[in-house]
Amino acid sequence: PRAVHLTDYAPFSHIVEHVHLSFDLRRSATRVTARIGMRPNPDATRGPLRLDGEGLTLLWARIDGAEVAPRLDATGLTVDAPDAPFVWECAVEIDPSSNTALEGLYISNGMFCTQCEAEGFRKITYYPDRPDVMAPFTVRINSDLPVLLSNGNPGASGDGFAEWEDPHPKPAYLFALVAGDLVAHSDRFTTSEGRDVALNIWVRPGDEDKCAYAMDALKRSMAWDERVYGRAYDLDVFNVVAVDDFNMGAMENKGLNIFNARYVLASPETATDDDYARIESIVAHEYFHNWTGNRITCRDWFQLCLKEGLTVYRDQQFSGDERSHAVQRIGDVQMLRGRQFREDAGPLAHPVRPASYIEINNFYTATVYEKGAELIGMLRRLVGDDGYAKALDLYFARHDGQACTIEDWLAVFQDATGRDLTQFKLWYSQAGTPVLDVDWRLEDGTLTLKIDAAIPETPGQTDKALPVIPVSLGAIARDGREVLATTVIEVSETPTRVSFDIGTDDAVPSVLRNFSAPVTLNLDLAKADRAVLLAHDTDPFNKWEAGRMLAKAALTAMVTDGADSDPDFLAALQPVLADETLDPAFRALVLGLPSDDDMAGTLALAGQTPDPDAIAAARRDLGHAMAVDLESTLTALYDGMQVHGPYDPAAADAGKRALRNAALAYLTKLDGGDRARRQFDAADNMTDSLGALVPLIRIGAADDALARFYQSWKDHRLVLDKWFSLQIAAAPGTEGAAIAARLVEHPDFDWKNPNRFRSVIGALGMNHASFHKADGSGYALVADWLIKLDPVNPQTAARMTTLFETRARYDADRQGLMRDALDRISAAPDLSRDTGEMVGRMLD
Ligand code: HT7
Ligand code: ZN
Repeated sequence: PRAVHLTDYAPFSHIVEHVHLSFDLRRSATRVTARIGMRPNPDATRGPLRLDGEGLTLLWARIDGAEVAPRLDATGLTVDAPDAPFVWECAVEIDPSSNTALEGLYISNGMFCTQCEAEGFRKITYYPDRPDVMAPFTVRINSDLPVLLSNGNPGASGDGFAEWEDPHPKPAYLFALVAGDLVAHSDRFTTSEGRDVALNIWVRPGDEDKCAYAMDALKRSMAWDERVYGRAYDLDVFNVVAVDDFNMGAMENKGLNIFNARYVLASPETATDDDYARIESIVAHEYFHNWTGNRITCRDWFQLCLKEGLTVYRDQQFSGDERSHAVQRIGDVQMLRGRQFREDAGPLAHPVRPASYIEINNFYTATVYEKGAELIGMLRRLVGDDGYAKALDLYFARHDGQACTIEDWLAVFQDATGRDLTQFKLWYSQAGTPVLDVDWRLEDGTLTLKIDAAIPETPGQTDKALPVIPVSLGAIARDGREVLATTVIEVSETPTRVSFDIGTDDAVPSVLRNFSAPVTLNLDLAKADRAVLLAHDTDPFNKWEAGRMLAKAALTAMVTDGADSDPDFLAALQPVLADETLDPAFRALVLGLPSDDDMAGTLALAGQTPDPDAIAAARRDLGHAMAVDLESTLTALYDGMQVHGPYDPAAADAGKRALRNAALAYLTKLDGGDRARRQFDAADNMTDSLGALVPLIRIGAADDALARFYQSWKDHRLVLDKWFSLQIAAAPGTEGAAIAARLVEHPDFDWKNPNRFRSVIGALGMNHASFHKADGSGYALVADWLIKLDPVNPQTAARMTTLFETRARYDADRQGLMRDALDRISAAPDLSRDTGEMVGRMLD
């Protein structure tokens, strides 16, 4: 398949003035009639009309009412069109019932629904399916189903039909249609501009009692975007639909968001605190797209980070405002390091704005999303809060209704603040995580730092220039005083030298506060100095990071030198855990050890070959030592953090539950599971239920609890996903591989449902020691199932091939076994373009 290149961009030959679509919905023979007003684009080269289309049966086509015979091929049609405004009309037939790829119009549990981003609209009708073609749409749906939805405001409706009108010009990827037997949880919101908006969350009958939290999150998101960005909602209705079969998290279709049901439905009995937090952030994310993505969209898919990076940044800001900035930042960085740094260090590394792709679906990545969000945070650090606010105001004023580029985005910052961003722009075009090597000296009360910066080679990019890197830093005296308040320096050349008069030689630098840039920091600090930061740093991120670095050092010594668990680490933890002035949610994070995958990446970065079994053993042993050493503190936390009263998913109670359950996880290593079993029996919410079940699984004592859990929840799809995934992801030793092999035979393993597939095959990938089991059974099972899934759902199969992206880290035997798995996938007959591209990049 041919690659698409950023440099090949050319505007579309025609301007689309208006789109009218009419759907006669039938399961296996839906008829779509389109009437589209077009005129030649004065800014484009003249040529015939080329429309994208895939898997469509063309019934007829007309231009200005006269029948035409377009030239059809596998990816669309070409037809000569007048050199003046004209109306294109066509009718096509499509088969939603056989659409298992979940792109275009498909059926999930009897409900018709669509997914058009990135290039699904071309599976619905012939159209210039590219984001820079924006038009107002009207839609008529003919169907006997009771609820018929599309974008925009409702128009006429009656027996067997409904019409919708979306006045805001939009690209086709934001088109949506839903039809089914649905019930709504409804509310209203009055915007700051006085618009009374009807809010509906549509679900299958029986699920309407699980929508309250998503609705609450939606209303808070609407108010927040008005307050913080001055952005109000712009239609009379905002519909959200929960769908069981969905490839990703959710989709921001204009006025008709479609969600994976797992990110809508929540009740205390069925959803954990983490589920609630994720629902809040995804509802916010999709809502925020209304301005950053929909009103201002992307010129082409290379600019994906324009909407995704900014919208992730905005949802992170929102969650921080609603909950805790410190806890949010630590979680965001853990995610960035766990997914994006891993991606950046392997064969799939690509810039935040890639230069080419074969299948755009493969570029909805942690780099585009999470690193893209980090770039926004750095920009803000460089221009300041006021500069950021001015730039965003200018962005909305200048570009509303347009399809934009990263150049447009950076220009508003330059124009609003006067700052030259030429060097910053390198962040968008260069892959790889920059490494900062920091040397520090403290003499005569002066702290001097020398910072060397470099970006590792990545596929296709060897010679890189240094982008400007904002480094936030401070210093803490060993007696606990802050002797240098947070200061941001700009690393724009290597080496960069800076000095600060801090009035003492008895202090420790605190560098990269709040993780001010997405870089790897090498800063040599003695254990005792890290303990000073863990105890006293005023920057919560670096306080947590100090503990993390101590934990990593302890685990590294255990893995590589067979050392015992580090008593200094344990001693440094205790006062933090017991410090009642600290947020319980923050203390829960301090108590968590780095994951096995994180340790494998850390060891690989240090030039070592990670041994998955040794890492798992070290983590288990250190966890056991923490339990023994901190037993009284942990017991006090477990007893003291009990939450009384009705379940409340808000941050305060969730933080207490997080700390209590973190303590329980350690105590379970000592008491054989007694406390956990008692908690499991008594739990009245899913957080506490799983808080007990997971530690029991980890010590291999969960058979009874798992059986009871299954009996209680076997008819609840989302909870059953948890039952599948946890027993694999949390399985001790390398047992996860055999458990997954057993569970794929389970009658409830409905592998065509992406959530269920991820809860088994994806969960095996989450269990490091099991996936990397030395006999290769983990790799083989994943490969078998990806080969089976690919013809059915290429998008989900392709995403999951990333489990193999860390191949180069491991020993020759494992590398060979992983290569065998990739070779087998690559040799599968009729491999999709999606999976073919991913596997090809990993085998290069
Ligand atoms: N903009 C959406 C990205 C997306 C997607 C969503 C669901 C299914 C397939 C999809 N392909 C791309 C989601 C978002 O970032 O908000
Ligand atoms: Zn998004």
